[in-house]
Amino acid sequence: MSTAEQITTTRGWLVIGAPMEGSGTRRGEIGAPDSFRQAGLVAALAAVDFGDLPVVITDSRRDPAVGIIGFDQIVAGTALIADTVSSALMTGWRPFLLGGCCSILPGALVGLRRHSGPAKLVFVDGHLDLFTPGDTRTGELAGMALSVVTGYAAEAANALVGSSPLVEPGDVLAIGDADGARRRTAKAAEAATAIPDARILDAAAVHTMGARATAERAAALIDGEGMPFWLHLDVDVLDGTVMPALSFPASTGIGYLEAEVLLKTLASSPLLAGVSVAGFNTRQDPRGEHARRVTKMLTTAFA
Ligand SMILES: [Mn+2]
Repeated sequence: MSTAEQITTTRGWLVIGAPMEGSGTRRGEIGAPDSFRQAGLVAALAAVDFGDLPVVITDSRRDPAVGIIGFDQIVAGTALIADTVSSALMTGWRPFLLGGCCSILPGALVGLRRHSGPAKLVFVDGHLDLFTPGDTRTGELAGMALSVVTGYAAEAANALVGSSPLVEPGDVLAIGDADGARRRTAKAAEAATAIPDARILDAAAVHTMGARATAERAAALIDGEGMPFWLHLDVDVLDGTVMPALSFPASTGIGYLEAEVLLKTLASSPLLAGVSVAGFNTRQDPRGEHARRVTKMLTTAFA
């Protein structure tokens, strides 16, 4: 059975909670899996709920050698996410990983690679998460997620998962970045040093082309290349004024309807191997209204 056939003959979504939050302060992202469950996500996706993995980071110290907060716990949690994702895929499930922050991504890609071999990444995020241990102010793996998985921060990647890259830079498609100004202020790398320019459809491009044309362009790139792909969604691709339950809001100008068009088009591909959702901060959503609206968006796209 080919990989593509395995992915199309899935048993359905397996929701896996991964409340990993890389500041080690147990910020609001660790409550996100339960918020989405309470908003009805599992039933809406007709999913089976695997429950939460024990991946909460409690160590807020920055590792002096690697430069990442809570590093030993991050390594252990990444291995657990990887094992769970690969086991899910091997038994015919399509993983729907609920973070947590973007630190869940390396484990997801290790798991996908173990099952499917080389794969692509569609990275939908209001930022590019392209900091490195050398230029990150926070020390949080989330801000370095794309650097680590593409091998731009190869040393950190090797320390974390023992190999690099997890995805070739030319196999990434990044959608929604609105963070160029912050990178320049922080003197971090420009995007194109890590990923080919053509693989970045930033927030401005989404506005210029419109959500539907962006989605069609993204889908054509992904489908034409015939490899399974992982879809990572940081909900901060939604503009922070529209959806404020975020630790690092971005001014993307992207609203729910645009995001739904984008995600639904990507989700219709038979090459979609799994999804991770990150960045939802429940502390800024005391009444659950944003969790319900994000759940509606996820349902529209993925049910
Ligand atoms: Mn992110």
